[in-house]
Amino acid sequence: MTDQIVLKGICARGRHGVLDFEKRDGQTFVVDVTMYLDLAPAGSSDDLADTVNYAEVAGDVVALVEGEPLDLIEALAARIADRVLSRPLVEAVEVVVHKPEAPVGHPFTDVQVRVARERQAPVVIALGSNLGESVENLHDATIALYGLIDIVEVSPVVETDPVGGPDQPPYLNAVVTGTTHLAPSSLLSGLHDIERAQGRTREVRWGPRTLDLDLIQYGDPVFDTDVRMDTANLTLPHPRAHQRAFVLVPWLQAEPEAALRVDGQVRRVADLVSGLDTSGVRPGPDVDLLEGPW
Ligand code: PH2
Ligand code: MG
Ligand code: MG
Repeated sequence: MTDQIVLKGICARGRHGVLDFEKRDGQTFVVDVTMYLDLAPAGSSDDLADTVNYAEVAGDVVALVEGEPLDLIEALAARIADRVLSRPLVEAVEVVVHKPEAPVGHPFTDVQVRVARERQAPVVIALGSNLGESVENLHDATIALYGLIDIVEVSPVVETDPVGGPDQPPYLNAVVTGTTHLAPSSLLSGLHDIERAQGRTREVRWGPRTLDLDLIQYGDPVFDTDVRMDTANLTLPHPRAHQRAFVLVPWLQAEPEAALRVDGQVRRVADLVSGLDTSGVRPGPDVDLLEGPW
């Protein structure tokens, strides 16, 4: 079961309503917000940075209630839900907007609308392997990714010269795109679980490995919904992806319109690739990673 933060009874005056006098005089609105997120990190670290600051959420809610007048509390609830979901750790949200002074024309105690929204963020994941049965490793990982994301595209497999690290065999690389309701940190731990389940141990940095799954981008930079974060566990977008032909070439094959934020600027992956040395990237085995075995 997912953990929750419940913030109830946030009270503010707003001018939402269809009738003229509602827009003119205003009335009290009461909002309840339930946020679904993994509270285990904050539970062990005791650090506010690992969770959602409910005081900030309350501030956002009050700003929306007091802000632009809307006709419908449905619209107010939807805007509140979107605002709460824009916080990277929140995976889903339920918002209730009460309007206890609504002009209903009969005695009543409360009217409320309840909306539930789940995050559905586009994500880009890079796969690599240069130890063991690499094609099988990439295939098994792609199938396992179904447990974390709804897959949209799977790139062809490319064979690539190793970049950095010790002397090591060539890699097979690929890129999978999809959408997820998981928050970035939950998705990352899911990727680590898949790596571990396939026998990956974390040894030499940039050394040979049976399977590497890297989260390249979360959200869409073209709509300014991409998550930018830099924590000990996770940096988004991936800080070296824009220089890595072994990531960008297969990504471009999977998604010709792909875009990536580089130093704050949204760049077309096609343009990034044309500025890179791609001589270390060759077509790999001609397989569809969703199918198999071969
Ligand atoms: N991964 C690395 C380091 N170097 N080189 C290639 N060609 N492909 C990789 O996936 C790769 C690498 C660290 O993750
Ligand atoms: Mg990597
Ligand atoms: Mg990695």
